Amino acid sequence: KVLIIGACGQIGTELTTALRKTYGFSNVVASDIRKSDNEVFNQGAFEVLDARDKDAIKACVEKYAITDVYLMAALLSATAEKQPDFAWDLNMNSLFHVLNLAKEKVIQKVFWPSSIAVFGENSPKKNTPQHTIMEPSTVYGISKLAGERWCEYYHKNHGVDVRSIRYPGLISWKANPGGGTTDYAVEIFHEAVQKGSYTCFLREDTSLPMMFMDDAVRATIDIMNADAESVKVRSSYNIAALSFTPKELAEAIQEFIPNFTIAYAPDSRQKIADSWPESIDDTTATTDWNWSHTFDMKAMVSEMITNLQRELV
Ligand code: VAH
Repeated sequence: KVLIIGACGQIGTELTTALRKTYGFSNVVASDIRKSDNEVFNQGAFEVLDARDKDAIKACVEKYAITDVYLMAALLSATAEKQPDFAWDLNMNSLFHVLNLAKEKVIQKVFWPSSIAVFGENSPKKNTPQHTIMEPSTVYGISKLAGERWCEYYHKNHGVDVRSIRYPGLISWKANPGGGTTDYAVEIFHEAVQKGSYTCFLREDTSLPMMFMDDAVRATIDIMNADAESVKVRSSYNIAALSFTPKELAEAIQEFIPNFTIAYAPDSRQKIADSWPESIDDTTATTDWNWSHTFDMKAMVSEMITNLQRELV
């Protein structure tokens, strides 16, 4: 039985649907601090659950006989800079609660999301390796690096079966991102379809690692289904799909919406983006659990525009 904590977020919403397809509706419980109005959450068990409340998590696990927990609740990079104390409390204490429940054998398996935000200014910018310098300069990146260290510690010292992926920026249309720096790559599609123009909060030449949500959700389920001994990295795995700049994304959109125009007004998120890699080396994930991406730039842009044109207009 599976519990998703933070199920109403950008990843959680699609992960809920995918896990229900994989394991059956009655075996997947969605939870979040409040229920979103997304239809997904009327189709199966939903619990209002604060990820910072260990007793509440334990009660939910016992109520539904949960074996696997996907802990998707967190404050993302831009929001975390504005609320550092809350971000540290939510991002870290929720992880400790779930790791301790696994240590106490109350749950059997944990998925925890990390991010390319664990890399910093002096990490190699191109094809950033699985193991390299990691000096994140954002509250979010610091919390994700610390979380990775604790995941590996609980695996090595307490035998906890926790698995983790360093997500790049994720692009999706079913649920909006919340407070990230890569969110421009989602907002741009909504504006392109609805208004035909977009003002981007990053410079036109800011290259960042990105991925279409379907690939990220498949990677999440694949790593959780991999044999334990093949998951050799117990901090978190690099995965990659594509990298592009806002200029390149705008040009790809113009292939579908010729009159689309873009303007640039970099804000405080530019500093966050400048501290992150441009591209990621994910050969370790491919070697260990056969990871590979499927959506390239054209397929991703086509999916986003055709679905948003149906949903929004
Ligand atoms: C963010 N979407 O922008 C998240 C992610 C790599 C980016 O961590 O904060």
